[in-house]
Amino acid sequence: MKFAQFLLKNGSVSGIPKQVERFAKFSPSPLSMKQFLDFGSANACEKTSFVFLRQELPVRLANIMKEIDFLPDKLLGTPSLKLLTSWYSQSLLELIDFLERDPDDKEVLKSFTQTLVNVRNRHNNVVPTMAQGVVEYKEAFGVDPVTNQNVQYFLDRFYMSRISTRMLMNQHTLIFEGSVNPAHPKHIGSIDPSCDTVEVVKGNDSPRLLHTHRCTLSHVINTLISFTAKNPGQPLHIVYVPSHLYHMLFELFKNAMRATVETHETSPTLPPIKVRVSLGSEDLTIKMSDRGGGVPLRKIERLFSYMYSTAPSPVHSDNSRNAPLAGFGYGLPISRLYAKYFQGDLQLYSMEGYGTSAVIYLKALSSESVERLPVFNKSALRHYQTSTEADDWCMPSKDPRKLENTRQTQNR
Ligand code: W6P
Repeated sequence: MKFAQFLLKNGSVSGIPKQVERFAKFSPSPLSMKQFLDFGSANACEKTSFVFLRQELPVRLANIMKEIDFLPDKLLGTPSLKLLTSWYSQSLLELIDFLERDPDDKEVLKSFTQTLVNVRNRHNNVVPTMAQGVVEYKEAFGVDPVTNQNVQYFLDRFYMSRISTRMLMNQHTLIFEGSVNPAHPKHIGSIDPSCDTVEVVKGNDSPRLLHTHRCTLSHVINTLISFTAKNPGQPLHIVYVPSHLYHMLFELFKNAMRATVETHETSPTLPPIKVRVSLGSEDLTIKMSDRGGGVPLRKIERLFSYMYSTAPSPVHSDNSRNAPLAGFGYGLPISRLYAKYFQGDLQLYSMEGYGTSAVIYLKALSSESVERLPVFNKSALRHYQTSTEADDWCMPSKDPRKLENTRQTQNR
């Protein structure tokens, strides 16, 4: 803390870029589910976790701070982004303070845990604050396809980095605070070594969700079928973070219900939302199908776009805290990041005029569930060096018949 305070008092700006450069030289080290579980096993060692995290957290923060630096000045200059970058600088300094502390000192370990709690709290509102910055940019400069693409690239990496650092901090604080979760004694931090995916699906018919969409339970999951490739009747268990799966399913249910209710407003009955869960040798797949009228293919990509889906000013509304993923249109892109975080995916298949299926793919084997992390390198840098070149696919002509008179030229 002393070092951090010194830097902040004495022109923090001069010290921070140096530390970012120092730690961004390292690539983040992705952990496997097995490694996460080992940190929480009987012979788990707080010292080992501490020594790993005091290096790894600064590395992950510094890598993404390098990318923040490459955002357009017009976005970096917004008050939201200035606030947000100050949180990252402050947290980086607080964490690197521990590199010179003694891992055998119990007080140091205690103070590290407290620092993790402080860092986590400081970053609680990163998502709405970033969304606010994007809204401010949009209101001032509008949206164009190139900016949309660049913001999409950055935010997917930025939020993935945030998911990963919060995962690391949660695991350390939960495992080494000493008490077991009484409701879930077998959980290792936020990981359930035997996560019953069907139970998480069932647990998602939250009354709140149903109420807001004027449905009843029987309307929602009329059919829940689960399959296993090997033994029929075998439970569909994987090593996973139940809260991540809950978030994804919550978001998909919300969308499916909204579509269902809105397209059948005048009808006395609602078509069911069907969920199927299947466990194969590689994938655990969850498919949720609604008959809510579907979405044309042209608009599917937009459902995952941060720029096209941000609604104005979510940051000061007080429901941003306890309503995860709600309030601004980041639910689907962030749900997809949760799926990708452990090498899965989330995809939408829609038939306009009929309905939509949303599919969550997760790894069935814990040995393949490894963190998927952004790294700042030359290849990432290329994405920030603005491309204003023409697309390498022809634009459809507005009026093909007139082409008979004019020589065809390419749009550049
Ligand atoms: C829709 C649009 C959508 C997005 C995500 C999940 C389900 C659905 N259904 O109509």
